[in-house]
Amino acid sequence: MEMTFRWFGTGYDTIPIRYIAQIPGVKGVITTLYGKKPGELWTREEIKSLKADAAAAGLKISGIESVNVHDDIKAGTGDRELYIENYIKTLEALGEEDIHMVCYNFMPVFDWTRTNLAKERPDGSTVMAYEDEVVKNTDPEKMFDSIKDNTNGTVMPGWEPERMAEIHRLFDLYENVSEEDLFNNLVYFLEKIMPVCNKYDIKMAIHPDDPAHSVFGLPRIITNKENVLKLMKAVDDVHNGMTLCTGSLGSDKNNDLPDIIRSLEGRIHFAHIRNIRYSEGLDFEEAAHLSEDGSFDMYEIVKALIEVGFDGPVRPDHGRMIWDEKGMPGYGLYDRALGAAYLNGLWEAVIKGKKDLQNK
Ligand code: CS2
Ligand code: MN
Repeated sequence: MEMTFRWFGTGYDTIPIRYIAQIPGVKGVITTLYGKKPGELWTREEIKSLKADAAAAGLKISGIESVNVHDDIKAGTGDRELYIENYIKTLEALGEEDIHMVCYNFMPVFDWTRTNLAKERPDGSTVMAYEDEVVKNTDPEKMFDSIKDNTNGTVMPGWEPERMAEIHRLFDLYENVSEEDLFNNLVYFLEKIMPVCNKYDIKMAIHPDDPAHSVFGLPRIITNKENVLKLMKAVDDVHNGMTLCTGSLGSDKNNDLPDIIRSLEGRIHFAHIRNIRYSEGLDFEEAAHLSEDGSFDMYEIVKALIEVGFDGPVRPDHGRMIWDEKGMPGYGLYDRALGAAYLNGLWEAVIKGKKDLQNK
């Protein structure tokens, strides 16, 4: 594996990139052209300058998160052909710039959803939390307002103001889109982009839906083992793969993470490893990465990834806010850096433990 860290780019991330380069083991960043709207073209010049920013700190770009997919592609409406063409051109530019992993999601309207961005824990740290009752009783616009007011001046991925300005139109777009339609639209999109992915060896890594069930009545499909395997089979090409995000898939208590990992051998191209703590029903809150702090057995997760020969980029995902840090919720420096250090340790222990056994 390659330890990486998400970085939103100069002018967008509050964390200086040289801090990221100082985290032990981090060799690359996972980044994006954060100012681009879904469907907009990325030029080689822009990608070059992103690479130069990373290189100035001694880091490479290990992959893109995300090249966002336009809602016309997801809903199969309007200008989908045009946006697919743009997506192909963007992939071409990325391929020419020697970037070979692209994370994206196929969630209608919203990216991830939380009902509290700063739930205080007894130790004074804060975490993001999800309460299903709140989602059921809030309309999406109100939810947006409360998110907007609590982001410490940052723009959260998937909750950009210009997106919310169109929320009614977006909801209308999906009115008649079933889960099956959404799945078929995803397959349609993947089939169209596979040739360019093959040409440049770009591994597409779909991010699971977060949380892993429908919110606000919208269809959601990347939620469990069955659906994910169905997608892998429908477009049976190594370039159609997954971002294994433990916190997202694990938000459904029925998802057995090590088992899902083992079923995806060869198709996991990127891993987001983080922990959450289950509450009643569908509710949960985020946690420190350590097994003991949440509901997942992080050792078993790492072991499964090593077992299937996963060698792609790994990044710590959402962390707590600790030590009075102010920043984008989930994306502070401190707790994610602790997460990276912990994951590095787990990785080393599992690999050396295996070798020890072999040498006995
Ligand atoms: C999420 C998403 O994994 C995450 O951190 O915050 O924003 C994720 O980056 C996208 O869903 C991937 O397209
Ligand atoms: Mn994730």
